[in-house]
Amino acid sequence: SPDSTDSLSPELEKAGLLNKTKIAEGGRKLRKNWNPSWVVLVGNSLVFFKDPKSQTPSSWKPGNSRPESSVDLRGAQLQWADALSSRKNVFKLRTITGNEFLLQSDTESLIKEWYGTIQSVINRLDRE
Ligand code: I3P
Repeated sequence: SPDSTDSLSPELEKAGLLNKTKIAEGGRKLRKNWNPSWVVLVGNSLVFFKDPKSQTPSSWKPGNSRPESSVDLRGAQLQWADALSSRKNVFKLRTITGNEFLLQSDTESLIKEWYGTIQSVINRLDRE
């Protein structure tokens, strides 16, 4: 249908609300600051948007709002990171440039889906 998420962009793989904190920048450790973030996996990038509030996967449209930041997934690494937080269902994403993020959801199935989808993009880029 014209309203489906898939038709907005062929590269839009996934979008949703996760808790996020950046923990390193270029290998330098940062102080944690957890915030909800609207996360969009599009093409080779993970894109973060602020203030997701009323957004839902079906209503989000690219171009609605300006990204807060974006991460190139080429050469990135994912690992489960429950030891790095008092929160549960946490994984760490490390970019090739040494930026590190923790992403978390209280919903285990949801964070597992994200992990799997991001890992498959990383694997695809590794094969290119
Ligand atoms: C941090 C804050 C974070 C916590 C972090 C604390 O304190 O409570 O939520 O991480 O733990 O240091 P502050 O607000 O004073 O910076 P988690 O929620 O992921 O546990 P950490 O230092 O053990 O990473």
